[in-house]
Amino acid sequence: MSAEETKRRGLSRRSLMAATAGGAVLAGSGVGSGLLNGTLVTRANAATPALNLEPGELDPYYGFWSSGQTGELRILGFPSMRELMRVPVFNRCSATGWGQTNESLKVLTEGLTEETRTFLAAKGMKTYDNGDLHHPHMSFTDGTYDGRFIFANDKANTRVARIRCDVMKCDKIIEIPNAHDIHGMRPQKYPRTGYIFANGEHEAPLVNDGKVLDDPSQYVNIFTAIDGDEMKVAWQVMVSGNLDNTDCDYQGKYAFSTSYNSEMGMNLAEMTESELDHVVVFNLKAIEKGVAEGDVQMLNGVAVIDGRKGQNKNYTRYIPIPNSPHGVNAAPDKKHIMIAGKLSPTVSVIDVTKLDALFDEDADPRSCIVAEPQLGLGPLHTAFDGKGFAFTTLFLDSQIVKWDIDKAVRAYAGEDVDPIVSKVDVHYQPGHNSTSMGETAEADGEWLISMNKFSKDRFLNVGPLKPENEQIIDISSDDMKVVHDGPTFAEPHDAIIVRSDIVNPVNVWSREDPMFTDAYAQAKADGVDLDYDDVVIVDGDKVRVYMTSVAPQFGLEKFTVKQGQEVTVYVTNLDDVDDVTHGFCISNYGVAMEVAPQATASVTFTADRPGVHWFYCQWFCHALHMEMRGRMFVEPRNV
Ligand code: RUQ
Ligand code: CUA
Repeated sequence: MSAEETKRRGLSRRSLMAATAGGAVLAGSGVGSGLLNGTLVTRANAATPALNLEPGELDPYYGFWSSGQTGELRILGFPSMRELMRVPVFNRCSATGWGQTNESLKVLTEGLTEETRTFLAAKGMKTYDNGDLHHPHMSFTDGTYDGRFIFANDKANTRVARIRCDVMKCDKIIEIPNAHDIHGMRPQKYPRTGYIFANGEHEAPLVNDGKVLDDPSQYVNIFTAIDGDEMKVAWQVMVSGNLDNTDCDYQGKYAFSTSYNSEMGMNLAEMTESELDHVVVFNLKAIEKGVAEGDVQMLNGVAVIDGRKGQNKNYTRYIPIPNSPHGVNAAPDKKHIMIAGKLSPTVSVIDVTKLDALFDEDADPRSCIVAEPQLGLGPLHTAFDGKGFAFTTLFLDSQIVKWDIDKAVRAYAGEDVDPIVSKVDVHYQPGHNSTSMGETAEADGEWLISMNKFSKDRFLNVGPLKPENEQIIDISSDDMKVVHDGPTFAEPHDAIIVRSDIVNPVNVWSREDPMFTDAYAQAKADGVDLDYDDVVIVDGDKVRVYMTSVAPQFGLEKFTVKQGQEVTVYVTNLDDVDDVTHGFCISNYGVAMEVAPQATASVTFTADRPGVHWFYCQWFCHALHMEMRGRMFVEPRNV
């Protein structure tokens, strides 16, 4: 193996030894193998990294995990499945103060629509405190991950978020106007991200002001392209049918969305009535042209193109697909798009080279389908190994099926070949699956994670609410092998597995980081040096407390405010050593936040409880961490 290939594969030193030492010594030494529940598991391909790591060893991949209704992003080491970090996004986080600090509230509020702000304000809320984060995906350049951002959807409150991979914090959240409940979401793969494509799942009356309920002809659904650099909606397309999942090609020409309710039905019987639903193909260049030429209506400040069925413009095409299709996955061969049938046992394969004819010549919409293998019951999502094989989850069969893309195409053309290579049981009911680098052109065929919805009897019982079960499958040989069970809390839908060399976070914040812009501006207006001063500024009914921290001391041992004053505390952590994070918590005031090395964090509250209140560092930082505390004195109002 060349040095370059070694680097590309991200091999650890340990597995590199295995590769050079040859297979013979592996079994005895445990090199190239992992000890699982006391059973020695040896990879079929000994050159690939082991599943279990020795203490101190690093994983060859980052896993970015959704958490569904928990609303956060999780970072795992893969394949060890060690949880490395939780990044709060749509949720309120007690540890970091996300949802309470001024810095996080800015991210959580600035992208909300006026209507939502008003609605929340009436409930005394600034932002939502729940979310349903299904699909985390990294930004791309030239068909592969570029390590800049992770984007994620919020199905619960119709938002899309961006997480910066340099500091692993969310820096932008926008609410998508006109749409309802963002589900499928994918970044553009080529030439770069670019657009984030986002599906509104639930159709609603176009003007949703309480006048229309039971007239489906007035219901529409909205596909959104977001500018991922600006985090602003670029344009939207009105479509027929609802929208489920989405993906795009490797050419930068088309995006695809599945629709499980082409009927526009409002109840289960209506929604599952027809045998054929569809996938919508969006012609990106034609849509951009239409927007530029003004063939739009402006709705809530967004240019909306009419791409509904029967409009016969070159914006969209509707390809009939059996039945209630769910997952859409672009293969790393840059040619095939897999549409999972869900209620149909088939996966429909689109050949992207046949799409131009659909738009230019008005060809039969099904003419772009080049395979439709019968794989098993309940196909939901497909992943790839970069070697011509696809792996589809079968929700109802509780299996993963490995199949040969080329053979599926030949079988569809009439040849007598069976595309199915093998099947493996998973426990139980898999939704998404994901392979290492599998949604990029650099799919490496090492591992597959099956994200199973049910885990009964696989783990110690924890009561009626069970964890999910995520299983790692070794796909380095034809014979797929489940090598790891991993319980996870509610409820990862989707995950991506990214080679570790692509992700390069910093260890300490830069004092110039845009996250602190507002704090700097306020300090400057108050004549305060944020990086140096410890001072209390009284400004009428408002008090601003500026405080530095260096382990194990806050810059102020006490400060005094008056009952009823609005107090903002800015804490700047002057420690610049890796891992010396402080916290700031005022007991019995419901105030707590994280202050990482070289960061400023601020929180605003009303001092409505008189008396002495200790504030303390809530992040264990030093031998004298317990002593890192001080007093806030609140003078009663009538003194
Ligand atoms: S999509 S499995 Cu959001 Cu399938 Cu969850
Ligand atoms: Cu500072 Cu604990």
